[in-house]
Amino acid sequence: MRVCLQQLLHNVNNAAYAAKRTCYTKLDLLSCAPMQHVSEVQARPCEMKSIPLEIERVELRTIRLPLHEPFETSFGSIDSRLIFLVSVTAQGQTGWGEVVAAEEPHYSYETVGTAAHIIRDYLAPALMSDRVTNLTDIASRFTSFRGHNMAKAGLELAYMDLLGRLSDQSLSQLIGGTRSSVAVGVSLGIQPSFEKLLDRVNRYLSLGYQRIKLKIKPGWDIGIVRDVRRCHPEILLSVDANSAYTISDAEYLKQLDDFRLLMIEQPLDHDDLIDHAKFQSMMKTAICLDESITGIQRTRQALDLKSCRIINIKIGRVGGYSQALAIHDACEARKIPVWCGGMLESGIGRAHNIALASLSGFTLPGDISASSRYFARDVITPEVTVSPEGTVDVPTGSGIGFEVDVDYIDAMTQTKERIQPSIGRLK
Ligand code: OSB
Ligand code: MG
Repeated sequence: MRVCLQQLLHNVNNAAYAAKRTCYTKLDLLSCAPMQHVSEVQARPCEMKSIPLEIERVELRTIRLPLHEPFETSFGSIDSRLIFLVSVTAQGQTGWGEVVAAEEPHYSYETVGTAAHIIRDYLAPALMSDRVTNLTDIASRFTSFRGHNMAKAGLELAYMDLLGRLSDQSLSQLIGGTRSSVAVGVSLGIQPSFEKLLDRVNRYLSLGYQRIKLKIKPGWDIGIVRDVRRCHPEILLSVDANSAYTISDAEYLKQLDDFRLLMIEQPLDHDDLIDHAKFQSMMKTAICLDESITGIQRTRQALDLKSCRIINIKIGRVGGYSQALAIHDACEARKIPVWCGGMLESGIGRAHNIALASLSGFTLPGDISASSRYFARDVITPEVTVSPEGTVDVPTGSGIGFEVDVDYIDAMTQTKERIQPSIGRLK
């Protein structure tokens, strides 16, 4: 309780918090004004830019970036991130993407190792087998390879950065983004103690972050959510279980309805839609699906089954921009709020996330934190920063809109592999 009193004093003195107060007291959190900020909605161009390109090479690199502090979820803890960068080169320009797979297959069956294999042996050869015309062309070359969305996305991202650089357009412009800045929140891993958790909650609120997401698992759930809510009665608060529960926990999890959460993210199995629909029908709180949404088809099914009321879009998980845009459009048409998820990306993946979140349907704060929240030094300059209002500016420069710090990447590179077209491939 003493912690809470200190907390209340802290809140009163916190200008960023006070500015948002009026909004957070509204009952209907989803209709809260800051959730729809800076959106001058225009129609998204339905046809992607087309330039015939001969991709001359694909490069795969891994670099290991230490995290400021370990990140713990319901499936384990990591203290560094093995970052998998992909670049594609054509007409003297290079575009950069990131494969968000982890080292171990917990969040997804994909790993850095499987993605390297799939890109090297199947996707890169398909990309370089003939001139590439546009994003749809790439997506359709990849569809015959089942799954491996993160590997596919890595190449789509690199291609889109390249396309932006060659046509002097920002990624946001290329995909029809309508926001000049995006609202952001922070995802807080499981902590060794409640005091540590509350300290992190306070830190990120005072830095302006608009929403706090708490990772939960059995034994670190109702109690800590109740205590954080008690200390912060009015913040936008959500939880993410990363599939740590089953439908037999539904009665227990029902207690979460008492805490005015913005959403409960992925409580049940990673590829389930049916039990989530059952659970959603029992709950007042909105369920948000992350792991279960692997593409546009699963999105339609989830919405038809009423498995969730909110969707987290991660470009990597859904296989790239082509699917992410389709999911965004379908959700917007059905008035389902979406937000941009994160995978502890380096600045390159983060830049793509910022561009995606600039689309009009992204009405909830994304897991897009400042570079400094994760790493001592990022691979892009300037690094990503969060304003005191809890927003990140959408860059306007061509492609990802940040400088790629190739010297730093070179210095950190653990493995590097160049893939070139087989001789005589182009007609
Ligand atoms: O479930 O959203 C998730 C990180 C790695 C894997 C899965 C998830 C996360 C996060 C971190 O929540 C979000 C971030 O990048 O800050
Ligand atoms: Mg999640």
